[in-house]
Amino acid sequence: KKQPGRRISIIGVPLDLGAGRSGACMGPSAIRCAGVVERLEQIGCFVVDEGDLAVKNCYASSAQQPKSKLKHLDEIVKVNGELSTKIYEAVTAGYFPLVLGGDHSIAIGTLAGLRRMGGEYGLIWFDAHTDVNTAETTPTGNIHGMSLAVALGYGDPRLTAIGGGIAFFKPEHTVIVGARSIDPGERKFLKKLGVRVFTTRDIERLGIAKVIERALEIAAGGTDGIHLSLDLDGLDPRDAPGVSTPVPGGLSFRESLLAMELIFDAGVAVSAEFVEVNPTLDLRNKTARVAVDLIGALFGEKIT
Ligand code: EXY
Ligand code: MN
Ligand code: MN
Ligand code: MN
Repeated sequence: KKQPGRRISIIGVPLDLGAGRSGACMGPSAIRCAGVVERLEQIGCFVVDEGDLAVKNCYASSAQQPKSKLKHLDEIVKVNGELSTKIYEAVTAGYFPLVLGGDHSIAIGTLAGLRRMGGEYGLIWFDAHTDVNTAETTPTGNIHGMSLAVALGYGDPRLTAIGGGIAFFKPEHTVIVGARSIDPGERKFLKKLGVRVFTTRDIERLGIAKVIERALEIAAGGTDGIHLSLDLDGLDPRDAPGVSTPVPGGLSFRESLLAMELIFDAGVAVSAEFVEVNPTLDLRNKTARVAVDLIGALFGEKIT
């Protein structure tokens, strides 16, 4: 396997303006405190920590209350534009970008940067939610619920334009794993586009190994590699309590760990992000430590 000795570029994005509550801005710090760099180095990876992007978080300031329907659109556009450049530079330099969030709206920048590479990539979206709302369907105005739609080419033009807006991800190479909270508008959108969704019920019935096997067929079959967008709220809140939008009935830590191991074994991942860790809601940094365990498994760490 080619991963050990792999060059990884860590990029922190301390943004939480895309979520309905503050706190995920501390996610990158929490994941670093949980030892992500050390863990990757132990596995034999070469790690460059690029630090955090500059974000003007203004959640609590009443002077900065959102004026548009899409909350905090200006700052989110700015940060994601910068992130897309960082991703493009990292991949061009031969690094595997590992993005630490931050709320899930940062996937807009990660995926815009990856799209600029010009290849065709598949997408595994690990999440309790499906994040395919648009201005027309959003029940909240929170942009973290829109990032997958943007990656597929749908949404506010200022968001779809980030990184150049060329060759969006294709529905037929996009797969969602762990969904159990889907808005009515999202359900229609996913059906119309034909995006494959493995809900927690599917996982219960098929088993996580089978689900990941099928997800890899969809995302990696006929593509140049896959991006893993892992929202910690895909896990059950018992295992990952420190998230901004917890939904009961999620994947266990063990199922999630196996999912990462199977993706590693397939050897197809080219970039990844771990998002929505909210330390203000966590228990002794448990969720960040879970993120580090999952990251370890994604890069080849094995129990035996
Ligand atoms: N579907 C809801 C919304 O659009 O507001 C909740 C979205 C939560 C998004 C989280 C990060 O995955
Ligand atoms: Mn999400
Ligand atoms: Mn989510
Ligand atoms: Mn294809």
